[in-house]
Amino acid sequence: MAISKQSVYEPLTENTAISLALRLGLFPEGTPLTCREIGDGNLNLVFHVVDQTKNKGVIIKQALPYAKVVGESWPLTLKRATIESNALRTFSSYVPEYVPKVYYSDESLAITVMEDLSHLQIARKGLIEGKTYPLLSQHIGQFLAKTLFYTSDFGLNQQQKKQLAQSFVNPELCKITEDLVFTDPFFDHDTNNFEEELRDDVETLWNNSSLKLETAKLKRKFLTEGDALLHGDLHTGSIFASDEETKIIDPEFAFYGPLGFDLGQFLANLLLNALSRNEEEREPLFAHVEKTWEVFQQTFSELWENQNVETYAKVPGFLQEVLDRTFTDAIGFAGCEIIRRTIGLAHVADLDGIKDKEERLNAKRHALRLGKTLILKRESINKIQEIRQLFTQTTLV
Ligand code: SR1
Ligand code: MG
Repeated sequence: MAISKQSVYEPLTENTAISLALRLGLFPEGTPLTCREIGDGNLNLVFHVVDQTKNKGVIIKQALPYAKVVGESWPLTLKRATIESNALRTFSSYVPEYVPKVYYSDESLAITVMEDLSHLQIARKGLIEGKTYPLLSQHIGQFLAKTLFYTSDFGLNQQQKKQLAQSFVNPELCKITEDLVFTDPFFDHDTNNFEEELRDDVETLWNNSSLKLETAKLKRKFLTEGDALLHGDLHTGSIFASDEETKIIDPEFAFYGPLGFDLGQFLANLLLNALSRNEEEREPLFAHVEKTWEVFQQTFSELWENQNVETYAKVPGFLQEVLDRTFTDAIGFAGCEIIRRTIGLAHVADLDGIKDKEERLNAKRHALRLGKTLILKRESINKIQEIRQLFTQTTLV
């Protein structure tokens, strides 16, 4: 269905979402529909509209003109809904198996109507419950290798890539990441949020000038390198999963950025879950960290060998240089994500949900040490298996 320019924006309610679903012809007139607002993210409304008689539903996601997590005092562009639906469509052209189908989008209403994935579970929730999702890393490794390769200068001709990059210029959402991931947690900024008991650890971090220098280098990469179309917010809350399936949702932060960013955010969120688990339950997370990188590396290399449009592709050493740089950057980005999810504005339930206060504080101290180590040591980490060693070495004694 085409994007209509005629609608006037207003936030939907459960009732108006039903009317909209009928008006759009998503269900035959007279279908008895129910609707629940199920959005539990930081930014948007999400309506689950269901035909109870056929047990068939759709999702209507609507951007609000402000950040829900803070309130109306933080205005936020509605254009992110169009970025999201266009990113889903672009990803779908490369990996339809890993994204929801988009049925309809409307720029003026800031809505995307998409496939109902309620047979799956948000991966963060499942991981917190102790699920392991055996195929998660294989699927995410493939999703990343394919979408990053095919939208880069290695998979697209130079003109097409620049045009695509232009359509994903996303300054407002990038600013959120520049501030909340790369800046505020490393300074005494009022968006930060941490337990008073962590103040000494946090102040030590704020006073670490080597850490600030290395984080500044990572932030610069995020600001300036436009390698490929990124999801831009690939944490485990942006992934629906089951033991068999994986679907990536919520790419409203999509933009052209550095190859290692999505990988880093995903690895960080696996490690954040590992930080919330007892030692003997961490193995599936370490295995996912390793497999994500291995699958990414292998899939990206195969695409490079067989489908590269860049004249220099066959020059010995070029692929290895790109992989090495992506690996090192991903580790640094992972460190930033771990730190910001621990002391910044937007936390994760993996850590905040640890009921015992001492255990929770220790897990958060461990997170800060791990994040700091990943940023500072990234250039000397050569193998993905070293991450589990660093995880153990940064455990509090
Ligand atoms: C104000 S938005 C806070 C966070 O939620 C989103 O999911 C992004 O991760 C962002 O940094
Ligand atoms: Mg999101």
